Amino acid sequence: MLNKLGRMTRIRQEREGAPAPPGQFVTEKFPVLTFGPTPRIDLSTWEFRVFGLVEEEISLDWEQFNALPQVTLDAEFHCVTQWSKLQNTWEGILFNDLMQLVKPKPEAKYVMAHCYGGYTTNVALDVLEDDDVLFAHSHDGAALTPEHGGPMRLVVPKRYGWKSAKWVNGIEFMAEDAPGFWEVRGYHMEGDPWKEERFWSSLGYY
Ligand SMILES: Nc1nc2c(c(=O)[nH]1)N[C@H]1C(S)=C(S)[C@@H](COP(=O)(O)O)O[C@H]1N2
Ligand SMILES: [Mo]
Repeated sequence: MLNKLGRMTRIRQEREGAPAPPGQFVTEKFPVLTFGPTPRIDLSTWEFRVFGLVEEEISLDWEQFNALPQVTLDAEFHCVTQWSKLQNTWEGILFNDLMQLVKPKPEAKYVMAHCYGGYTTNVALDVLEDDDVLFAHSHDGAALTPEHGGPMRLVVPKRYGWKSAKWVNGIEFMAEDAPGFWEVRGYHMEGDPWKEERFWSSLGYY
């Protein structure tokens, strides 16, 4: 049975013809969802590392990273706490363009994203190789604020928001899947919003 908010959301979705994943409410706002303090990062010392199961580990500074092709793309954003913001214009560097510089070893199948502040999250490599995954420095025409992950965040539109690591500073290639910060605490290893892959308990995923 739908509660009042659910009914209002459904009416709006029907009117705008924009369905959200199951159990999500559409919002026009862009809430901030962060565990812990917001790191302040100086672009002159910003560093991005590619390490783990790669032929050669690399490290890029802000200029080197942003010399990669710049793209603009629209994507949905779905937080597991049930809000979805359907319209977002991101600007930055496609994961696949960064991959032009990276030679993962054949056994590399998973990636751990690392962040300033210590947050981590795991994503399968083939999910990151989708054409809508990017490292974003701008949102809706403005530089990302520190609260939203500036100067650079990962954006994985087809996964719940906790996979879109803010203040990202590296990716680690792995052979086996391993849980990141929230996954250790019961969040789903995959986190596909369209399959409602939210949490797990001793009873299994739900
Ligand atoms: N480094 C870091 N990245 C993070 C988080 C965090 O706490 N730390 N929160 C995640 C969660 S749960 C969500 S829903 C999104 C929220 O992004 P926003 O604050 O820009 O809305 O960031 C994700 N990335
Ligand atoms: Mo979230």
